Amino acid sequence: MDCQNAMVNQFIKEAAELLQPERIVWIDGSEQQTEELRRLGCERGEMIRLNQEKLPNCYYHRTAVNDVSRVEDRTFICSREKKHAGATNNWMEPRRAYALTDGIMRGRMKGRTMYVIPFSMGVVSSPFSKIGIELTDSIYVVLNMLIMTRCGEQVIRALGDSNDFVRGLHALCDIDEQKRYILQFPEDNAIRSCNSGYGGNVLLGKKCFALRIASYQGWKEGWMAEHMLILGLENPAGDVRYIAAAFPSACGKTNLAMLIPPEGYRIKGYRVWTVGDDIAWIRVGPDGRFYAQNPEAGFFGVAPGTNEKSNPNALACTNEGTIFTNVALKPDGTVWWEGLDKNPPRDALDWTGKPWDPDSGVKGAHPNSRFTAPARNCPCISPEWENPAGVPLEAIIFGGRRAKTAPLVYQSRDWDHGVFVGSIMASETTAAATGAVGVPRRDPMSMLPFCGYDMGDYFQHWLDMGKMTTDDKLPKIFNVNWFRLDDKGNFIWPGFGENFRVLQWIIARCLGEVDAVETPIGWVPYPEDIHIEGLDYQICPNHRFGEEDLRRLLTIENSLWLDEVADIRAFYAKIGKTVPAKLIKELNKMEARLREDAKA
Ligand code: GTP
Ligand code: SPV
Ligand code: MN
Repeated sequence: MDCQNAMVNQFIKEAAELLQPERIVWIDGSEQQTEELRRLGCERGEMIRLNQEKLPNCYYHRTAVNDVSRVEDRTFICSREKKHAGATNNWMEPRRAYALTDGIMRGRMKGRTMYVIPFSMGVVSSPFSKIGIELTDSIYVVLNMLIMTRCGEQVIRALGDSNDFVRGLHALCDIDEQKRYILQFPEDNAIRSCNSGYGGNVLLGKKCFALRIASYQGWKEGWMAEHMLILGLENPAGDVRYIAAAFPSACGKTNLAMLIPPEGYRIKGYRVWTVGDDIAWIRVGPDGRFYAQNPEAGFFGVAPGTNEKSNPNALACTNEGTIFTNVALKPDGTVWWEGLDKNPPRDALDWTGKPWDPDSGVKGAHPNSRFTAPARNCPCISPEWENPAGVPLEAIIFGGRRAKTAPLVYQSRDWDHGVFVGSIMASETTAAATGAVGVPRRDPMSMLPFCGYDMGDYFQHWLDMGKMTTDDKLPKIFNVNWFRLDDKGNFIWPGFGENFRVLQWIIARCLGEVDAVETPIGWVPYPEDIHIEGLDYQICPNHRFGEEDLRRLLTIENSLWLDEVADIRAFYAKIGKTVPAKLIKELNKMEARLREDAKA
């Protein structure tokens, strides 16, 4: 490939001097080269070719057993000043970060190939898209990037002689956990990643660029990069309204983005279109409305729990051209994971490659096993998903996994209060990152692991975005919780497709069609406005979901919320002086309302 961009060539030259690869190969995006890389990946044992009749162009990959999720404790924001990374990020001084990883990476591509991946986040040539160059010695990374982003020659052409590209450098090294570093340099437009071969740590276009670096760019340039799905909800008249939703990792974005409405709605003509399932770049359009764009081209989705019933659209995405990571492998060259069906195979290999006994109590697929599937495979992909202008947002939804406390849904009073609602989000941790699972933690806007600068400044940026247009044009802000548990640990709300009933209320609120109840935390639906006709769900064998349960899901428990206030105060204190005074005022107001209510 012929690249005339001197800055790109200089970046590659310096990386090659450091890593000393035997050869450098440009990824051109051609089917021929992709096919050759798949073949080579299989020959090297990096990939396994799956049953081409049942799963055409699908491949299988296992990561090292110590390398199965994002590593938040080894992820650093390397801004020149510590205060710019803020209290919720790990920080490393950039010179030290470069020197440290120079030391780790020096000579580590000897005898190996360094691949040069020019990629675009967003459709190539859109003024809102951003370009990156990832250098890597992993064929798995190349094949994933080819699905997750727009790669190849056209990107180099679109870049021209501009210096506006993210420099991403990834080296597998020894997959040594002690030397694993995921480093973002927001002021340099640069990323370094070493000693990992897993998803979010190494597909540098995703969390490292499209969230950590891009959130910083958005702050400087007046737009937002968010950990959000984007969906379109179509009514029987053919009107489509767009919603973006921020849930923490493994908390239901892919599932909501690909939702199939309950039958009663489906036959009337309601449907949901997927625009994106993980990342949204949001800008104010010429008409003053907020427009969201999906910068990715594929889905890196959680496999366990995905099945014909929970998410048939996601399953359909994986029929072709998909890479499966850390799932169980069947002898016929197909794959399996927990929750795919009720028939665990008896003759499969587990995600570590060992013969698997489904009765052993060991899982066949890793809980954070994933599929990498092209977005174009999605049966419900929105006709607007590649619109370079994005789609206009009616609502923004926040949500997390909360066994208690958070009601099924509530609405903020206004934009500023909505920013407050996002800032106090909390969720129980999942297998998407290393560390304990099921521990509640505050995860504002689901960006705790992904914000490239100080969290207080990020809150202020949200408030400032609200001033970029008139109030009537701002998306309305909501909070949802699909994960309330009963005393026995069962999900009270059926979730999945039934979440459509809540989306309906949200849209009705945006269009001013329903009233709501004012509570200390915000507006909550009248129970009769969440339509549950036709809902048939067993919370447990002798308890079928009914109106009483809905009422329970919509109750605000004062004492729990007062505990919450104390925890939020501590969290704000940890972030420190940059927390906007407006948000502290919102917290004080909420506390006063809760105390008032407790007295009444
Ligand atoms: P990342 O890709 O990690 O950012 O995650 P995500 O937010 O896209 O999560 P995803 O949709 O893949 O869901 C992860 C897990 O949540 C899966 O195990 C799902 O089965 C489960 N899940 C999703 N939606 C619901 C729901 O409405 N109710 C319940 N109970 N579980 C859900
Ligand atoms: C997440 O953890 O939020 C993911 C998967 O979407 S990863 O790409 O690994 O970040
Ligand atoms: Mn994610």
